[in-house]
Amino acid sequence: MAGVLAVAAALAVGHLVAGLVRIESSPIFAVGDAVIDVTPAPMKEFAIQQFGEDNKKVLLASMALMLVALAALAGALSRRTTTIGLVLLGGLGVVAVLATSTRPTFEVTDLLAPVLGTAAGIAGFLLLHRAAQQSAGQQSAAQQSVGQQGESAPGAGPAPDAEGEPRTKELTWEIPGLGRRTFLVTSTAVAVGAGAAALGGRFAGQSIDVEASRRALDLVPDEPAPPIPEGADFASVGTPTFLTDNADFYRVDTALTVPRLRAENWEMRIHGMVDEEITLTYQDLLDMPLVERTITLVCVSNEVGGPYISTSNFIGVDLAEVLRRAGVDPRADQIATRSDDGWTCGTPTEVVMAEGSNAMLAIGMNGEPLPSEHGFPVRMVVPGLYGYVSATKWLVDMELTTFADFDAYWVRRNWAERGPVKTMSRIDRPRSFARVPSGGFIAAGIAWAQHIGIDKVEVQVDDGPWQEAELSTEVNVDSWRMWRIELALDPGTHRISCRATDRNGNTQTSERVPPIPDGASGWHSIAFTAE
Ligand SMILES: Nc1nc2c(c(=O)[nH]1)N[C@H]1C(S)=C(S)[C@@H](COP(=O)(O)O)O[C@H]1N2
Ligand SMILES: [Mo]
Repeated sequence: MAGVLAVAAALAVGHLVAGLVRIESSPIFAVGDAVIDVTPAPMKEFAIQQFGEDNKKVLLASMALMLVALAALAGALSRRTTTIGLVLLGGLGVVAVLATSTRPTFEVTDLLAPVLGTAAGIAGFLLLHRAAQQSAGQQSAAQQSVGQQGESAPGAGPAPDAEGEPRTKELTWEIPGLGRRTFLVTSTAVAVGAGAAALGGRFAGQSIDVEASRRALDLVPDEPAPPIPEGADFASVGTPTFLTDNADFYRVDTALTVPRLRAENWEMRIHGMVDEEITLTYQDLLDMPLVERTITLVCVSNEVGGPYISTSNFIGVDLAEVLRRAGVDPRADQIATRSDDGWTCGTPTEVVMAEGSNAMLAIGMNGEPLPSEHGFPVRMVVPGLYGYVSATKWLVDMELTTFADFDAYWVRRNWAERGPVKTMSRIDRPRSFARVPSGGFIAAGIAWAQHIGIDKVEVQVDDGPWQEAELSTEVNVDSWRMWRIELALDPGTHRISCRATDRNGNTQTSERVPPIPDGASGWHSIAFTAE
């Protein structure tokens, strides 16, 4: 218990100090972020696939479990001396300091949280250990007084040695009957203190009021997106709605704590291989023509049939227009961007600068300022590229460079340097192992080939011929398209597959590859029963 409470105290005080300095320096987040960074890509993929958007909660919970186990063990091994407990606390302190100091956003003041947290943990441990010793002393004294009646006074500990000094120093502190209570009181005090510190840290960490900054904004595009036409989705037969509600928009990022930036303080420098370095503020963006574009974003980690795809009306400014102001050196083939939490991204300059690329610095989604989780105040969106090479959230820096000179976060972890979206399709109805009426039912799903457009979706039942499905009304080539087909099948189990063909005439390949390094491919199929 002493071990567990001491570690809790260390984390809580670390969290409180971080709340006052910078919440990202909280040992639990700094270590968690470092764990995310050093986790091998296949394991990260596994976590994303297995736990979906809960992967961060799972990481924090497993870290907490491991810490409790370690702390309890160290506490148990510290019955006689404090050495093992102190070694554990010191070791955790070193880990926290290392994790904090190797974060890409490290500032020296970030060390306050792990250092003061460790000090609090050590102090708490010594306090608790002393109280525990007293309680144990009381017990052993009680046992002794039963075994050796008359030889020593009850509660006075082991018999004095020749010099008349007690053998165990701790026992001299002991007041009969008080040891156990002392431990309970001390441990309660440490637990309550830790709880208060943790809450205080949480409260202080939220003191940057992002919500107030968001609420103060009213984004009205100068050039609104055309209304979504009737028939753009087949939601009535099971496809997603054409626009994804902000709350339902998929989320993928490496940030354990969502970076908290206020629009009023936002600044971004555009530098590197440019004619003239410029710094943009949020107001500069508001002063430019605000455009609204309907764009589908998809994650490279999306498995065949996976959920990491959503569509929004993004509001923002044209990125190519912004870059023309700075003047891009034609040799700069990569736009390196960095988010407030140090995550980096590399986007091919030619994709962004191409005529009609529709690449944006986005500040709004579906009529609202960006939600915090989706990059408030400013993010990038480039139709046709996977998010990891284009969609930097909490954007704070943009440098024109070359692919030869700079590898972004995921590229360093063996993902492809360039990530054009692969033409893909997914079956949403029927669901796996569903039962459908054999007399007739509608199969439906989505298809996407951002910035190219979908030309055709075909469906195959069992080993039958490919049949062309009906497509929804096209909104634009940057967003998904829905398909549906009416089928009547004999009773029994069946399998359907789908494949899309894009406007370039490329048909989705049947070759199954995993998401790493440049996106999954293969046909989605579903097994179901007609009855
Ligand atoms: N700062 C930051 N931006 C990021 C990421 C990240 O980890 N950190 N992940 C990228 C990836 S892999 C994807 S798929 C998209 C997802 O954007 P969303 O969470 O708004 O859907 O954000 C991109 N932008
Ligand atoms: Mo992604």
